[in-house]
Amino acid sequence: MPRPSRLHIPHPSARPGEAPDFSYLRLSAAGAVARPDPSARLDAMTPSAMDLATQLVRVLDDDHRAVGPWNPHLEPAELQVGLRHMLLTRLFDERMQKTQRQGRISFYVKCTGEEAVSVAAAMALEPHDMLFPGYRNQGLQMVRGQSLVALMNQLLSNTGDMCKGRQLPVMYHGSDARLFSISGNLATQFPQAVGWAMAAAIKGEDHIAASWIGEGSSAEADFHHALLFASTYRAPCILNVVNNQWAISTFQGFAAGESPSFAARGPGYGIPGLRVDGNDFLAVYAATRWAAARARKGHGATLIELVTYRVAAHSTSDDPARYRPRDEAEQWPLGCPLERLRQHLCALGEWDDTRHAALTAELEQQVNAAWKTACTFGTMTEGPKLDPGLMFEDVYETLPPHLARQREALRRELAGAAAAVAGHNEPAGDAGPMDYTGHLGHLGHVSHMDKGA
Ligand SMILES: Cc1ncc(C[n+]2csc(CCOP(=O)(O)OP(=O)(O)O)c2C)c(N)n1
Ligand SMILES: [Mg+2]
Repeated sequence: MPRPSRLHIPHPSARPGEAPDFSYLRLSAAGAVARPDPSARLDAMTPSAMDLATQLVRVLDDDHRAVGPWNPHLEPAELQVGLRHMLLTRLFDERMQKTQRQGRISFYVKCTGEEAVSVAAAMALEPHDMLFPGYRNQGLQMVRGQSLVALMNQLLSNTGDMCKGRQLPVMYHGSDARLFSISGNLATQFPQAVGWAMAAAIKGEDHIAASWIGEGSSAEADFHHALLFASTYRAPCILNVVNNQWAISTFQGFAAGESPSFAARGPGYGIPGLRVDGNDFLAVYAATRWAAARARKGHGATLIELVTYRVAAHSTSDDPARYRPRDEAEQWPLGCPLERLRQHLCALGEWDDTRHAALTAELEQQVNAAWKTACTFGTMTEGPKLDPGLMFEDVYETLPPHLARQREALRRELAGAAAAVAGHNEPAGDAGPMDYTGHLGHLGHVSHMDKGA
């Protein structure tokens, strides 16, 4: 008898209390995947576009040597810069996580284990290329030279906050660094990057765009719109899907469906897909260079899947012990990106434990000093405070009447609050010139007094 149709519900390979199981991952040996000419047409690639999208590009082997056709042959000095950026990213993350636990910032997102994904890619691109990051790409911020103080000010929503208190912590931007603003609405950066790349092509520029989303975010329609536009117009861009196996508590199989890889979505749209070891600094660098060369030569977009693992919780609001085995990270077969690059440098005779300890101490000191400076711009408990009147700025050139009325109401409220705190009984309307600075912190106290009075 034919079996009735049934809904297929994917299940992760292991849940809490079970043994971690990564047997579902298709791994290739380092050096095993051929490297097609970046100018090759999709249907004339060797290996075939589908093989490229389902094998795994790797350069660093188990003995920490760089092998095979994707070896980018970087100088030791460049590798050391990469290690420095990755270590700074990790130390910054650890410090900000602790800071959140101390109640000094409200929210944070770590990228532990995914440092190479951002650092190697940013180093492989040109400074004028435009980057459209997600919230777990702090390595892009580091390589592009965003100041730690600026990042911390954003996390603190203080008077130095680049977002003027209007964004969730971690949603940085950097126009000088050519880093597009991060959005909490998943995958929006993909069509934005493609649109930017199309504009660059229309203007005849040599600049390309690159963007990063998580594998879970590839379930968003924006992912598919972006791929179609990128394919049709051969937009000069690199679209990266960071497959860290988890989308909060949802395992990657939900967004992958029955597809053998996320990179394999590319050929379906007429775009090459590269499946890359995201914990291999050299492989990420080489894949990004390949895709950038292709884009700059007018051959259009590349989809890169970076196979990695989210070692930390999704965010400071998450507890992964509730949905995956506690020791899953330790069983991850592709290791730690920092450790692998460090071991590679040691094998080359270009690094050692003493230098590593000195670099760690130097970067820790840099992070500590930046935190001290950031706190002088205000913390969650101590001033100076952001001016709440800023909420009326930067949208309209001329404030519409209804918002002008609201601004006036805020002005009265704050002036009244300030007067009440100072023990004055002046009518709120006579508060003089508008000055919101420093008043926000008193508001809660005043409303409490109002109730009691
Ligand atoms: C459009 C949209 N849908 C849902 C969410 C809620 N949300 C925030 S992060 C997240 C998981 C994203 O996972 P993934 O894309 O794999 O990225 P990762 O966090 O693993 O880096 C979800 C569902 C959101 N922010 N925006
Ligand atoms: Mg994910």
